[in-house]
Amino acid sequence: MTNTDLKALELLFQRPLEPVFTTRDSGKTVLELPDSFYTDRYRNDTETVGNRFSKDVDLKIPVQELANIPNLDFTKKLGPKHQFSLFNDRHREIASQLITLFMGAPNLRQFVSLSVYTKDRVNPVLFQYAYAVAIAHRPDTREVPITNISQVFPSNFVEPSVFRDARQEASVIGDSGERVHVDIPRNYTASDREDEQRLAYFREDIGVNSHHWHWHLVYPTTGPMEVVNKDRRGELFYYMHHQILARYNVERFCNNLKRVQPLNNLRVEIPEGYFPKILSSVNNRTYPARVSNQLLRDVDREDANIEISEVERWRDRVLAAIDQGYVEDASGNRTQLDDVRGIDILGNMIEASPVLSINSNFYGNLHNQGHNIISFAHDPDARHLEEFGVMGDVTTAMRDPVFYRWHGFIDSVFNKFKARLDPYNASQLNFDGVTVDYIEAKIGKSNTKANTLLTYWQKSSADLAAGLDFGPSADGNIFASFTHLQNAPYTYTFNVTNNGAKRTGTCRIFICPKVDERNQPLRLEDQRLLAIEMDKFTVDLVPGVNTIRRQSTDSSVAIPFERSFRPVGADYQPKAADELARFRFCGCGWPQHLLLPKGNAQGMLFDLFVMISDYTQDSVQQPNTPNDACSTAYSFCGLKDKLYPDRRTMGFPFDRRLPNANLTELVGAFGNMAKTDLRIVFNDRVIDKA
Ligand code: CUO
Repeated sequence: MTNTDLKALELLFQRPLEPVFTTRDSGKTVLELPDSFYTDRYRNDTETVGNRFSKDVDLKIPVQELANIPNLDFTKKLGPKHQFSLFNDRHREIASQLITLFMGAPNLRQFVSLSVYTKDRVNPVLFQYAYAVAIAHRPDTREVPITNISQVFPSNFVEPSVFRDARQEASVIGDSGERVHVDIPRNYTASDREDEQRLAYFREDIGVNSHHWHWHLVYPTTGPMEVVNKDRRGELFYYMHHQILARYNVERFCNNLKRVQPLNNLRVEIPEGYFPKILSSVNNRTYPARVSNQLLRDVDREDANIEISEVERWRDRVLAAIDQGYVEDASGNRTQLDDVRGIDILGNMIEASPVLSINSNFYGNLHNQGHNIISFAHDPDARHLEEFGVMGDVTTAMRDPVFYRWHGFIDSVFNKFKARLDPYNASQLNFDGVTVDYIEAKIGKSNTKANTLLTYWQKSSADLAAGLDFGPSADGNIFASFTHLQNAPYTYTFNVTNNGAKRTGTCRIFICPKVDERNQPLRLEDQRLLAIEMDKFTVDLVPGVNTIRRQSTDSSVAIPFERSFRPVGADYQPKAADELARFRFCGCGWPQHLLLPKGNAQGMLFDLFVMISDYTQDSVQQPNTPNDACSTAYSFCGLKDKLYPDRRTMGFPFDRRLPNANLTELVGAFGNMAKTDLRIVFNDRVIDKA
């Protein structure tokens, strides 16, 4: 790939609503289009507009003619100013066709041309989604970084008055070269009259929402088989969302709120209201709100028809399949829901992926249609011409308290299945001759106490300029400052004795809350469902005593802040190949700044749990595909073009029931496990990022 191709592809993530011939890269670069590429609106003025935008640029990138002009009529059902939703069957079908078209471009140059040609002819959000999926999956675009969605469509992520400030600031400061800083307020969606607002810092976190978007980008439900049919994707759908729920529930305890009530009855009012305030980029309207105590109703709109009774029927069939222990395909063939593949089959069937579900006519589309019914609750028959609320879109769904209630229900279905499996037995849990003698987690500074970790607020900034259409194109970027939870980095130290020959193990680190919001002790069964995966890595054990050290910042769950919000544009492109490689697939991963739950001022008590499992039972035979330097958050996101790198079912050993009465007995029974009390202390101060 030449630098120009790379650059052309990167530019298409910028200014998603502006015509493709306008300048990008802070006015430095322009794409030179063949005349045939101009849409009807500009066709008669190709010379004028082309010249106007190529006047003062440093670089003009010529775009090749297309060998075949594609017929894009299939995209027309979704107008340019309509909201695009991955949960909507019709939209997904359009996206699937567009992804297939992009994947089919015969070479890189033609892919560039096809993307440029398509960009102004289809709904901009649809384009950005299908384009990003293609970039993530085409073998010849491995080096192209996918711009974080919060930078492409910043209005979906931040309070809209900042954009006014940003434009004003930029036009005042102009070309002076200074950076423009604007402040995103905290707590703008509700007051403290609303208890749920205590969790806003989690639900509305930019990193949380962009992770969720990126996950669904890497694991689409429709499209060409090579894009959709990934190793254990159904199981990962279960596990990634299960971990979100565990984290959210623990975060609720930290804020004196009880666990989420799963939304298992669609016929009663939903007490939680939500007023998102954010703007939709495509039509400049705010996302519709849902008032408190809203009743769900059947959805009967041009773009969606869903009956609540239909969703209930699917729910009952899924639950019956779990009770029976098998699923049936369309011809009546049965597949057992066993302890290895069962969860993967259920994940694809419940989400649902129409191409991977074992029987989508019968088991339906439970999870997606739940999102849709909830997202249209404010205007189910479109009489007010309102579009879907935030629950209708993966970029915004996690902002709404009801997301956790719906996913709490979905998670309860998966947990029902897991509870039917036998508890883990000694041969699955044990690692003979390996004992974990000592564990601690300690903040780096010398005078800190072991097993007391610290959280606080931090003010950071991210460059949101890439997505600011029709905005100031002058040099310099627009940095938005926002305040988010942060944790002080710490180190795990474990002493492990190996009474045998040299061997390999997998170190699995979890934290489990010890008490609920009323300070009542939790049973092992609750602790296991609320266990938060912190890290997982392979360790080589020499005979005798081994000391294992691991930084919290190396977690297999999380990605660093800088990777979520790297500045956009050619100037920031790393030159070294390995650095560049790290850009790919990089946006998927839990934000490092939320690795630890908030804790509380007195110090919230957790069990820090460590297990070294037998690698011969964990290892997988990877295909010989190139290693991806960037896929560090594999616990939640898998590895690109590889198998999920852990043969055990996800969440092991807490995904199934355990043979002991409590955690103390469990670690007492198995030498390869250990636990210690851990306190997380929250300091209510805002620290400016240096
Ligand atoms: Cu991620 Cu419901 O699957 O939002």
